[in-house]
Amino acid sequence: MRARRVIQAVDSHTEGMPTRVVTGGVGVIPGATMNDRRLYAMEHLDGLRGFLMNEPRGHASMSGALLQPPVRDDADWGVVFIEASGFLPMCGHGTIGVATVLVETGMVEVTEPITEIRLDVPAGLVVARVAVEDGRAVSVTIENVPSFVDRLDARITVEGIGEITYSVAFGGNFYALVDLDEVGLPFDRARQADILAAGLSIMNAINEQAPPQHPLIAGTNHVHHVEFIAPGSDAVRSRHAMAIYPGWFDRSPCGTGTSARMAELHARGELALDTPFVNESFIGTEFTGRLIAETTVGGAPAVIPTITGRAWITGLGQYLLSDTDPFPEGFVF
Ligand code: PYC
Repeated sequence: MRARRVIQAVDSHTEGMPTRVVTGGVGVIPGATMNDRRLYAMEHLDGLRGFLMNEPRGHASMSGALLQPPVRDDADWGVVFIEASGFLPMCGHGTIGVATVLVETGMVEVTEPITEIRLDVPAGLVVARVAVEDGRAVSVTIENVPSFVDRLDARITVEGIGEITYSVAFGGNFYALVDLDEVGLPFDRARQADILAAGLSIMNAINEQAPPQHPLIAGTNHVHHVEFIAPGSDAVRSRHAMAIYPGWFDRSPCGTGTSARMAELHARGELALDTPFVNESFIGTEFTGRLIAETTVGGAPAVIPTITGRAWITGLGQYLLSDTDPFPEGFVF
């Protein structure tokens, strides 16, 4: 065996969604903030992302996290999130996976019943509180970055669909929130190809006609996620299909999407602070969210969400690149 590159990772899944937590072989990414590191990685390390996320080492809905030393003094670890579609400012299921891996591999000092880990992520500081029993991470509650509504009940014309009503909210990424009824499709995995096609058309329309712009986080200026809300959902319990660019569904209930949805429900006056909100994924797994405070982002109203979910370690990997491998950046099928 001869390898040009060797990357160490701990693989996990959070309520069904993978997080490949990269623990070694990448080094420190240049940048004065974690978002600068994300922007640097977008420009210079996209091949590494492809190597870890694309086939044959990953797959079309693969997701991961590059562990980094933090840049901020008040954080324990830094994280740059990667996935099949690019680099994210924040990832909720990924943070739950990272926190579980840090605890269960002893990469942080573990205290029971709660181990608190402060994570420096591109979107800001995220605090993970891990419930630990006999050394095992049984659940993780993350205190997410400030989340807010960008627009409520806007109208847009979407090619192939017509005019629809939608909202956009930020929960670590920007989300279009659309009732599934708006596109005339049932909440049924047998119709996933049609739901995905509708999601991609809606993303295109928003990004072409009215892209959002985060007032503080550079390079956070598009919608790559459409949260299709299933009929019968409300501010107590909601089901959704999360369509993600360029063509896959979140298997988890999506931590940043759940945060965006809670910001939307709060803005409508339907979800008060300190009230549990259960969000169910397309495969039937759940996160429980809760809004714990009101705040502002760039002078506009925002909320601080928490998300509780579970993750499990699924493997320990050494990912190798041989000199003769024709796919050093993987491939997309
Ligand atoms: O859990 O925040 C999340 C997430 C983003 C993309 C996939 N999952």
